[in-house]
Amino acid sequence: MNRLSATAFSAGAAVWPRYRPEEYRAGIVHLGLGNFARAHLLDYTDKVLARRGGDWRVIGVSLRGTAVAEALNPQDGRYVLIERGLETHARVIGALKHVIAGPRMASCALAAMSRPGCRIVSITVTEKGYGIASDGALDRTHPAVAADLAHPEAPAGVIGLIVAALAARRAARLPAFTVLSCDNLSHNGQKLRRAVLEFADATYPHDLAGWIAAHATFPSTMVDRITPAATRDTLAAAQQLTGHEDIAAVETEPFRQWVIEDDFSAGRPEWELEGALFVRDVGPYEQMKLRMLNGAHSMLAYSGQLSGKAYVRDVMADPAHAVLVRRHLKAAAATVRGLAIDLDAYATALAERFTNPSIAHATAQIAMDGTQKLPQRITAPAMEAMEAGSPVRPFAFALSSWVAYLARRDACGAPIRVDDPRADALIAAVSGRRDAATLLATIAAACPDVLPEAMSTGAFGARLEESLDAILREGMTAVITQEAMLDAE
Ligand code: CS2
Repeated sequence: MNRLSATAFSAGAAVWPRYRPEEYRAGIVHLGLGNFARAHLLDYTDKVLARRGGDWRVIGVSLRGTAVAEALNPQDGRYVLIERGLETHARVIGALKHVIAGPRMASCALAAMSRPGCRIVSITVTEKGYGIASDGALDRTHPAVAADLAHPEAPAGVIGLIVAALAARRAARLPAFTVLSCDNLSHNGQKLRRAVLEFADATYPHDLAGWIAAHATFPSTMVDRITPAATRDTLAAAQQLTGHEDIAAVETEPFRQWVIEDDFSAGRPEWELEGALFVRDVGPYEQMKLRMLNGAHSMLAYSGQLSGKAYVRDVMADPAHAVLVRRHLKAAAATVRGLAIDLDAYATALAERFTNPSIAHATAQIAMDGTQKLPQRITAPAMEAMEAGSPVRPFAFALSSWVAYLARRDACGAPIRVDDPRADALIAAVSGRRDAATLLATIAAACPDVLPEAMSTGAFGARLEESLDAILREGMTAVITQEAMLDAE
């Protein structure tokens, strides 16, 4: 079977590019070319290129390993995007020019970002990839930030690369690019701007920070598309849909959403032609999505993992658990302000998306990196709900599910290491301590940004302890049934 490529003959049910991608040059360098970027930024950009053309193809960068380059470069950047809803649709994407990947390729990435044609540097490196503390400051203890602060001339992390590329552009008298963060952080653009300026201030003379502040823009964005990790079935489907072998295929849901602050220093593709919404302030959209979709996701991931549900759709197939998802969506919606959107309808649509039987979205995948995700998904709305006197029980259940997940033991009684950049601190916090009150106190001490004092003590703390105690003693399945019978208090 031949590999998919720019010269592969079109076959199968997939739609092939209706334009000639190779006629256009790259205008975007994307850092963190995972499945999500391939299902989102590249999907929008590919469709705009097909309508309007333009030098907006994307150079992908993935510095963690070489696998993405090995998959995509032999395919000339082509891959098939499979949308799974009531029907299956597949499209071969032509917007990706090539990929720079592997830990030794940082200087190539820097060169690509420093070229005149690069007008946007977009990013999906997950919450933990930046080196930004939850208050928005530069996290100097983050491994990539620390390494780049020591050697700013040879950066390999996101912030170090952006600063070095902007320094090179200034020296070459080239315009600054737009920095477009597409990760699930609140105020992602604003925070990245602050961290970039702090880094530039600490490393470069001649007021580079001032030049960046004056010339580069950092629009915040809200991105949404549920994109599970690809599996063997994805690759088999890709082969069937394209008639070619494609080892970079991605599966995703039909829904997609992108809300962007319209603040681009060097132009942009007309993504609005494909439904992207350009607004002045993304804040309220971001709150809606992070608190409702992602908050409910985190809650159902931990409670799902503890009740034997491998996929989000399995949670939704359990009527009691689905009640808790809807309850969470409602409590989260009560904390969202400033949007003329029907949040009940949004919640109903989310529950439907979670139920999609064709999407195998693993609860284990969502459960990763809790310390990076929970502050904006659960802690912030819980604090506001507490202050407003609105229902907090769903937030307490979500957090106690997380702590119970951290406290899982293997067959020998040792704590199971979770996938989280703060795993060492979490293991230390749960070791040898099994009662709810002590667990909560040690986790609160280790992660005050997830569990601040106002939430580990007082009425909320008592609720949390009661909920965690019930999960530890009776098991998650029993607690889900009990919780579902109660109304949110
Ligand atoms: C999920 C998100 O893995 C997770 O934590 O909540 O990746 C979610 O699927 C996306 O944000 C949907 O847009």
